[in-house]
Amino acid sequence: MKAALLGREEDSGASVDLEQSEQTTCSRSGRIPQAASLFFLLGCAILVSLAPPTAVIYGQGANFVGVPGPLKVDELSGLGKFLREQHHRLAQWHSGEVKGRDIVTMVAGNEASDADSIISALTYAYLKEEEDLADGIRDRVYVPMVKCNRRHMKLRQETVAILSHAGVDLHDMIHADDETFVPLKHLVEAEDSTFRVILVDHNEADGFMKGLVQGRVAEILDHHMDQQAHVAGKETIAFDSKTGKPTMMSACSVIAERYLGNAVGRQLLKDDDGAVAASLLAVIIIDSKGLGSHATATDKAIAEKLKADISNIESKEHLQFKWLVQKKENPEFWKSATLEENLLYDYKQFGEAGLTCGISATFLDLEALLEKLNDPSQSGAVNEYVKDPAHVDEDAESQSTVFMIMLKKSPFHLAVLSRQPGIREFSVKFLRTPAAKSLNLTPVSGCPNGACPGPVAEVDYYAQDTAIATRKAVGPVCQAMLAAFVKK
Ligand SMILES: [Mn+2]
Repeated sequence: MKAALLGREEDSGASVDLEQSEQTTCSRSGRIPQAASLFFLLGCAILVSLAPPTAVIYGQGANFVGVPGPLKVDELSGLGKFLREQHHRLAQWHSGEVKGRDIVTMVAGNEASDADSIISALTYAYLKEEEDLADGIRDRVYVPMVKCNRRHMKLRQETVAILSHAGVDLHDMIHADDETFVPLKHLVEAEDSTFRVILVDHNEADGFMKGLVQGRVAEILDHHMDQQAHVAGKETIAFDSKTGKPTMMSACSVIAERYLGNAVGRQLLKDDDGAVAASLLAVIIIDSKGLGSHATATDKAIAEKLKADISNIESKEHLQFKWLVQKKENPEFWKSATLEENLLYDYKQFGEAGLTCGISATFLDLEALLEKLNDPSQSGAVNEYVKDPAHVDEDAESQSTVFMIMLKKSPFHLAVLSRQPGIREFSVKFLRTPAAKSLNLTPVSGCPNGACPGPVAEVDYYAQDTAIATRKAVGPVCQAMLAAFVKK
């Protein structure tokens, strides 16, 4: 058997010779094999130097607008160095520069790629790699990956801020749409028998892994309802099926519990002035809404232990709930984003009575939305979300019968679109009936004089006078509206 060469068609699916892969493991000090070829050592030398990122490795610079860095190696924490190393490895495998490969365990969060998915995947891969090293296991690498596209990372400003504070270079993140990720995708698709995946913040493989990793799920660390989709080697699902509630509000609480469970993890939490502890704590603070009444007893107990590893915690603004929320919701940032970015960032679709309701939530005010809808270079973005029975687009998975844009910058507004005959007229009446009372809507004239062309003219706008704007309230009203429309 020979070591599989990543990215090469003829070798995909071939099993990996353990001895060979041991010899070709490229990594931190102490892990460079003695028997490696000169060619391979050259590869390792490049890797170990952890040179700052170059355009060649990372692709087009345009993808990195809105993300700080790149960082020099002495600016990276242990966590940051681990990630850079994995990124370099992938680049080398992809380029064919290294002829063998390690056995891969991918650590993946869910498709929504929110802070707890991204930071759980990264920190858990780091813990697994360091635990293996401590145990003298050297033939498996743990690759943390992010399912959102690289160019959309900047939309997650709170995640970007947390990782930047933790000495991680965001350019080093490994995204599913990276060219260098193709060989890894190959391992998933070719049903490579040595490949393993660890699912964090979800328990049923989604996205490009959906239906393809059965029997290869090594671990699950999650806090959502158990979908019973996989039999994993090791499973922690912090969800109480009796109460229907998670027992930890953040996947990062689940990961932190693992870190606290052994000496390797406890040391890593302390390193670099508590960089890992602070990353996990920041996400737990976000997901528990500031560790108040929303947090579970377990979240609170774990947070207290993490705090002990972080010095001068009171002076760290990025560990304040308010600061983190401001990063995430920053209206100036969202105003500067494109309409496409506003709509895709937080989108969900609900079915009802054979029809669909799509809702995008974004931190814009009505004025900023109208400006974007009036801009012909941006307004086309709504077409991705509105189903037009006269022009069916089979590829547009996110198109819905009714599309609503929730404007979560106070004063809240709701924009409603539909191209299904009769629905728009029906919605104008329905959204003012007691069935929609919970949203407290008042119609506003979005298009004075009725003279606006394009999407602006086909949208109805409502002021929403409620204390909070949440899809948990808007979704059911939209579903009730579709049910009533079908019945009438
Ligand atoms: Mn989560």
